[in-house]
Amino acid sequence: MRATGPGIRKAAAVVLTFGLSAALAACGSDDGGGDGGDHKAAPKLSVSGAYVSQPPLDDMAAGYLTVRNAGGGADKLTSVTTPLASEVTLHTTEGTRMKQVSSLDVPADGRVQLTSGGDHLMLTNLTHRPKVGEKVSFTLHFATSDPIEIKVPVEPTTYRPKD
Ligand SMILES: [Cu+2]
Repeated sequence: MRATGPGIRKAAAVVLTFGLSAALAACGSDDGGGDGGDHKAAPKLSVSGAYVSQPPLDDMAAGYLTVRNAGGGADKLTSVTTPLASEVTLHTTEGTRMKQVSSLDVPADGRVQLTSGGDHLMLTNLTHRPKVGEKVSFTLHFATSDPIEIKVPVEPTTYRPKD
């Protein structure tokens, strides 16, 4: 398909402009006019409760975790990488159907919780079948914050975290 014609070019420009202003907003660079160095609106992330369910099948596994944001600026979880899988996708659940999304919001002064039956990480093309007791390394990538690397335990398929 050819991306020519003024209509398409205009649409691309709109997307570009939107992306740019969203990035600026995420940086919290409200002018304010005063002296710089004010990072009040920056996100401040921490990750807890991460685990991988030991998969019933060899070719895919699910990962769960909570990202807390103690900062005044929102962020987004944009991707996850791990030596366990060549592909990790972000999924939400609508009713009984899973839907792939390009990012998950981590609201300012809030959190995003990935739980069984809700939002989750889908690991496909596994390099090996993870076993209970094993620890897997995950690197979480965000729109604004630096990547966070964590060690994630493999739990039994029936495991459910306590709140
Ligand atoms: Cu899924």
